[in-house]
Amino acid sequence: RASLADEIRKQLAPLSSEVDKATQAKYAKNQETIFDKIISKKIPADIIFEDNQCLAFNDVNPQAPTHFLVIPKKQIPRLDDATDNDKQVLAHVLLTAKTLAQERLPNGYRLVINNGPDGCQSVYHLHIHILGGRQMGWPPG
Ligand code: TR5
Repeated sequence: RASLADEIRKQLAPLSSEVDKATQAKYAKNQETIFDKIISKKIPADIIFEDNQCLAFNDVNPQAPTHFLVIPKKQIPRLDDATDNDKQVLAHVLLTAKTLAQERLPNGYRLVINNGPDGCQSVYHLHIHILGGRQMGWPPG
């Protein structure tokens, strides 16, 4: 019994810690986030693609065998903050995510954008999660 409870706790731990991070994260305009430091190379990341508008790197806490992020270099904290002026960059990050996913995950993949506390957003720099390499469930948690 105890071992079953421990096993369940162990499986739920990463989930609740991501939720904890998201509920504690603070949204603010024009703030430098950890992702800006990755863009400016102040801190290292496992970068898989870069161009003048976007950056793609492997997620440090992967939730699937393949889990990477595509982010615009422009500071857009949340999808909520995107405007008509961002149409081009939004299309560019989405098409970049598609190209990288297609190359790596020919059997399919999932894109996720978390927005705000209930959406489980923990880093306030817009990012697309690309997950794959296993069968995804539905609905997502
Ligand atoms: O919860 P949301 O949607 O905001 O996703 C943020 C994601 O950023 C999570 O999946 C984290 O695992 C990921 N993350 C956080 C950091 C980080 C990272 N991915 C790569 N490299 C990272 N560094 C260097 N530092 C982080 N704090």
